[in-house]
Amino acid sequence: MPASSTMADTGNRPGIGIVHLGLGAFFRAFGVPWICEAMQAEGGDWGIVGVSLRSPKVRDALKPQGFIYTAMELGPEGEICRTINGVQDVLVAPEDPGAVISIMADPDVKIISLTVTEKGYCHNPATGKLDLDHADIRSDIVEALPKSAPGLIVRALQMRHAAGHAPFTVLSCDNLPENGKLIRGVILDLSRRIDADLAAWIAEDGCFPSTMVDRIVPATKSADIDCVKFLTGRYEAAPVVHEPFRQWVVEDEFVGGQRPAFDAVGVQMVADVAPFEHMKLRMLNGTHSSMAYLGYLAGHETISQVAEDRVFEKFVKYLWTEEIIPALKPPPDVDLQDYAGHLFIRYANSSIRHLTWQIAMDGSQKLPQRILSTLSDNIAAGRKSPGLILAVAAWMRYVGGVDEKGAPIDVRDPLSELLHTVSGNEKGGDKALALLGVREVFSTDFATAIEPRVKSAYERLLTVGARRAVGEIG
Ligand code: CS2
Repeated sequence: MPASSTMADTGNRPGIGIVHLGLGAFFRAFGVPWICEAMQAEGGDWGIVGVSLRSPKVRDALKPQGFIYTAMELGPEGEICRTINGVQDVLVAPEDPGAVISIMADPDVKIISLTVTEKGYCHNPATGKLDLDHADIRSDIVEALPKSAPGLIVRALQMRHAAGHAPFTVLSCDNLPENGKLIRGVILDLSRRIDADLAAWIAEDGCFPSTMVDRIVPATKSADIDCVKFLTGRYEAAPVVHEPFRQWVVEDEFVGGQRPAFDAVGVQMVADVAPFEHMKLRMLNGTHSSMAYLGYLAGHETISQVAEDRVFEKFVKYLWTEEIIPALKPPPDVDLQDYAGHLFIRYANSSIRHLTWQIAMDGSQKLPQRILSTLSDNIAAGRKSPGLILAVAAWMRYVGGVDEKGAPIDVRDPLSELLHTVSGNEKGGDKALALLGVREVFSTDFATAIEPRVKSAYERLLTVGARRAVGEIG
């Protein structure tokens, strides 16, 4: 955008082709710019309507500026501000779910993309199946106006089916293994409970490509807002900040082959995303969560501070080499040690203030695919994993809600009440044993297999603290 134009100067805009559920900072810093670049390269009507599933905050912040915003890249050589003009409207689902379903059912809309975080799939993290006891799902089965993301998708597909239109492609962009398969399973399960014909049609004609998404996008802080104002001369309530790196790997399976020209702008279109997803979820997100719980307990506020701490540097590199990489099958042409080396450089980028507290959120939903999957492969192969066991114990210590200095921790997790109820009255290592009984996170066999080691790692954390316990590994 030329410097003289205003943020609300929208010019000729493409038609709406994508509705995005869960328009948070991540998709605004990752998917939206990439879709804009694809349109610049090869055109197409891929304008985006964003949907907020809970609060009107993003809509209210972006509306006065015509939904155009700044994405600020924070690299070692300083900041680069880009104006992102891809979102044309933001709807707030709880205010008017009917309006959201209508736009999703519009036959011009070809893709419903999602970043609703792990808990937005309303599934059981340990099994990957739709959670039929979830309050929103119970309501969505009987009410025509849905509350959950799967409910919105199913009801919009129902309208398209009734009108004789093709389904849309559902493009999950959340950090879940085989996210396309997962959302497909959830959608089919829910639709079967609403209308068996609808479910059969979705199973036959629907497309649910899996994707691997990667860019570190910390929550925007007031210092970022000041910096954007200083650099662009404009006050914006909700710019986004991100690291320079990005990677998007997508299975090329869209309804009618209709999608933005992703291949023209560096998105990797592949037949099978699974090896990329496993690599990223286990190597990046697995160490991120380990660093978040252990780092937080050790008093580190950000990931770059954790990476700067020599004890943690050694620990993270040990995790990659000895515990995570041996259980992975590398994607074609990828050297996992090189990948690990680049990850560490990204973690050490101190211009990104990525809070350990932010990453620690929703651990019950994240642990299975980030850490427990590697642990379970290692158990099957007879490999020891003291580092990942310690990370699990650190999550248990963290959700206990009191840090090593005795100060309260603001634990955010959809299961926080349950976690507290099962373990609140237990003492010492028994707390860890009680938490291993939470079936939403740990299956029975798996819990039995790791029980004694998690208990002693937990006790070690109580006795010597996180930093020393980390230093003892490797
Ligand atoms: C992080 C991710 O908050 C978290 O749990 O691990 O958001 C991470 O920054 C992204 O997946 C990087 O692509």
